[in-house]
Amino acid sequence: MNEWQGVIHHYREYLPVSDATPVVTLLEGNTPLLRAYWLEQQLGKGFEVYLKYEGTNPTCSFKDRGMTVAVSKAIEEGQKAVICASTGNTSASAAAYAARGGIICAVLIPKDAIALGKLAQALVHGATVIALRGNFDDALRLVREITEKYPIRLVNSINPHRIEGQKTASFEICDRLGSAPDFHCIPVGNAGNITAYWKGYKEYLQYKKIEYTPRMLGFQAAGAAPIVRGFPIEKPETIATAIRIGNPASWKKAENARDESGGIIDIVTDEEIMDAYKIIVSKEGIFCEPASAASVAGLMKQAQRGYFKKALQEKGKIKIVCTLTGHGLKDPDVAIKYSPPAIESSTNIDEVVEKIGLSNKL
Ligand code: AN7
Repeated sequence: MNEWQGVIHHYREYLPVSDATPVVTLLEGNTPLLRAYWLEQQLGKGFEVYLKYEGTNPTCSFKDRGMTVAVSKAIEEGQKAVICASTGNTSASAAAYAARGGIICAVLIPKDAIALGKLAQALVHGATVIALRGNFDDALRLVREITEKYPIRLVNSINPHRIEGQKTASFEICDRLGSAPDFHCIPVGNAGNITAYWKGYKEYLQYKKIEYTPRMLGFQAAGAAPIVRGFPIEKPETIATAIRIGNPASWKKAENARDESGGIIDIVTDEEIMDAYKIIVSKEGIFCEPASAASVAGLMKQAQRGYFKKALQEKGKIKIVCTLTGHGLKDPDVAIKYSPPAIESSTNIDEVVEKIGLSNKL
């Protein structure tokens, strides 16, 4: 059968699974890699830009790639329950895969600080949702402590099975392009995903599926940029709630991905994130969430600074992939707030026509 059967099935030989692993899947992965024509025009000659749109995963974020492996392995190892701290997407994914696998799920989220769609997802899938009077870093600290003391499996990205699953995104990109990109731009929050992508690229190199690896370019929100600033941020702040994280679990691994790949981890402001968001949704026609736009904001910022100049001179043409980590519908509040409002009208045709703006053309 040629039908897509999820990342464990497709990349089984690269993953820590065996015939004994009960595969819990919602057919995640196989996400679109879209050319960003409008962005290419803005950036100028030589830029070939692709958007890896992870919003088409079953729970609408990249977390599903890791969660299929983490939940399958938890069940294989006899676990009856999983738990995570989350800025929203991990909890949505854990809740869905736990439901699918028939096990219990508990999630700790910062109260009033996660996007509405993500909260709805955790609730509908039947997770026990704890709204913590604290931030993500408090939640993660608690979850670590709880899993040391109680028989419940941690499914944050410090669980290595999460990283294993998420590295398949790199495989898909290389399989599609026929090579690695030259640069890979990615938002950084808890830093699991940059760790996973880099692991994926390195393994594909090792297996001779690609001939070189990309430079990894990670981007943190300015108000939540511990790696760039060099110390934990006690009260992280950003409109991109998904990456409002002050003390990332995979801090060292992210630095390692940056240094081994010859890349950078840099800052983008909320304003730059929202400028990129508007371009992605209104010019490329792809609906991503604010945190996802950090990758494109970073690309535009670095291009403006001349970061790619040398590579362009050397190669003539450079391939850049930006990961769009989650779907825009996750965060309808931001979407509506940053768009022109709907225009109310009576049912009178002249009024409707006028308000559409057609009347002055007639
Ligand atoms: C849309 O759900 O940390 O650097 O708890 O939801 O691997 O953390 C989400 C992170 C980027 C950052 N984009 O990835 C959580 C959580 C979106 C995200 C990130 C997240 P990592």
